[in-house]
Amino acid sequence: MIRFATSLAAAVALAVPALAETWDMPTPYSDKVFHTRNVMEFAKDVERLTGGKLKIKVHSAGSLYPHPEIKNAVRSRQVPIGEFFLSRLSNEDPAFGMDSLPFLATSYPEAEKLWAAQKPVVAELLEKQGLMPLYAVPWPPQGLYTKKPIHSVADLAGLRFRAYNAILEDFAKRAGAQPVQVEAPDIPQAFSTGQVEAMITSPSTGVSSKAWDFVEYYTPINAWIPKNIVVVNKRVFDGLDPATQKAILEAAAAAEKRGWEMSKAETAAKTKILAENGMKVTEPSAELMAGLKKIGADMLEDWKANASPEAGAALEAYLASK
Ligand code: PCA
Repeated sequence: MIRFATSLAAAVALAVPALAETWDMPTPYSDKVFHTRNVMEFAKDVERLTGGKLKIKVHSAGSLYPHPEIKNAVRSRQVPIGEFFLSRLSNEDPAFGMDSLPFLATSYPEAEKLWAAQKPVVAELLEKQGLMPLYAVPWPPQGLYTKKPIHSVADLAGLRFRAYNAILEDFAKRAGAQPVQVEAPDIPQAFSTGQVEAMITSPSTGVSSKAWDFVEYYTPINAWIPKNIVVVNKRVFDGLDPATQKAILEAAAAAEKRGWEMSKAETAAKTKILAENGMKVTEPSAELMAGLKKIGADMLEDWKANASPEAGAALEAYLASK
């Protein structure tokens, strides 16, 4: 009887035309941030290209899952798709952190070359976790936000420093600062309560967190160009009909292209907004840059020592293409 009921249910399910499906998509950053706007465009494209068969509901700013849990939520199929900051995973494998190594890739052409070299390694590592990358988009080059002017690495000593991954934590420590992990939406509160007093991030995040409320100086050291990545659960993707798969891949390719352009446009536009709100935007001194680059060179050596042969080969390929 139970068997009969089950097969009857299956037969009924087959007879009903496929209903529109909605995917919940957790993302870490707030609605105004260009990455989130790009994700929303991607969602619209998927809906359009599937003729409304697949809808994506975006849950921004860590509202569905906190940032540190998004990757595993997709992995365990609690949600089919999600976005996160790729180099958060550098603790799992150094290959994930290549785009956050100080001064390895500091311009968009370099960032593109780095992603071309890094992508196959990242895709293979994610596949082992049942994840498939759909697209990746960089943040603008990372700059230094402080209450006082910074002339050399020595001026960073003792500062409580906001960090967003293990690599930045290491960088801050080597500069003599004290790293504290804080998610982007929590930056204003972390500064206002004195938990942190300096940070390295993009002009985009400086503006979205209204950095002028708590720091006065912005020094564009262009230290690295880290990326967000959007991943889908591989089993969920493989279970879709070919037309839907094609639509998602097409929307993802468009999102990657659009996102890189958005990122490039953000750099100047958001730096201007920092200045318009009273921040002093000052070019870094040669002494500061030399000190920071020395730390970056040491970190690269340590990275190489810990990297897998595949990640090491990706680094070599990037350096050869540069
Ligand atoms: N903004 C994000 C990651 C890098 C960036 O520019 C953040 O600060 O958390």
